[in-house]
Amino acid sequence: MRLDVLTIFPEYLEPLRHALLGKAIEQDIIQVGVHNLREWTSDVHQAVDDSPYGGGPGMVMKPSVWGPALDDVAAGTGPAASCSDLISSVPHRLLGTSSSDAAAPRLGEESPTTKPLLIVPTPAGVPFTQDMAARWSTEKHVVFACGRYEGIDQRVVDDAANTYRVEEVSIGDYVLIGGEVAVLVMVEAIVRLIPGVLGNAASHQDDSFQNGLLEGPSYTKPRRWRGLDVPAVLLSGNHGKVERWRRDQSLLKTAARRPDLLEAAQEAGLLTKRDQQVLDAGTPLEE
Ligand code: 6GU
Repeated sequence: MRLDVLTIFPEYLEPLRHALLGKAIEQDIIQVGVHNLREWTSDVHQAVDDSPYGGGPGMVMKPSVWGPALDDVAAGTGPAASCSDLISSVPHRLLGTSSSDAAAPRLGEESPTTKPLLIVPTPAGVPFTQDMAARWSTEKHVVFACGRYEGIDQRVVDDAANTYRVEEVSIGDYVLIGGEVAVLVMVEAIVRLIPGVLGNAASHQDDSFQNGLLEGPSYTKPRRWRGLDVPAVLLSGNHGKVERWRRDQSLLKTAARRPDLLEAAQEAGLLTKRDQQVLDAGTPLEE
């Protein structure tokens, strides 16, 4: 998968180099380009915004800068062609040994039938969900356009639909200064779902949201810590009982914290009779 980010704060995307994401870059599972939007300005002040038509506070980002920038990132031309892709800071132990080099196109070499995906982070977007992360984790080329929160001239988004499949997306009901942190959030959610990025492919089977419920608590050694014991069932060696206990914890936590998710799970027919008994009792059923 190839990811490109357009931003006026390229250094804000530094965290992409680290930990799991850096490793995915190193292993050539993802290629990441971070582009400074100001490279597409033509005036001496490198202005990217201007006052809004109709008046009001704040500034709006200029279509004359964003239009060519998005064209170039889609086509791999202009300043987008010479961007230095983010390289992980850790030693390139595995560089050049990947067998998955064919998976991602080079910039500007998309299949003519599939437009790249353009994500525009905005508090006015549709809510980002685990489902979207899962769908986008199979994309070949995803481009993120970071605007300031007053936004980008709407015609940029409208016109980009000629070149991209465009989605305006919010990461929650609060307002950030710009889209950069939202991009970090979405990239992490997407990339961890790509096969080979997490050590154990099964480790996201039980994720919160993957099955419509919140994940229950986890424990490790020691068995007793500061007077607190690991629940006995987890030491029982009875796999069936452990699974039932985990399911109960998951159900009860979801009921307490996210009744909206629980209702959706009920409506989708994801709960068994036994699940419903646990919820009605408000406590795990004793065997
Ligand atoms: Cl995606 N962008 C900005 N600027 N603010 C947000 C957001 C995105 N999601 C919630 N607040």
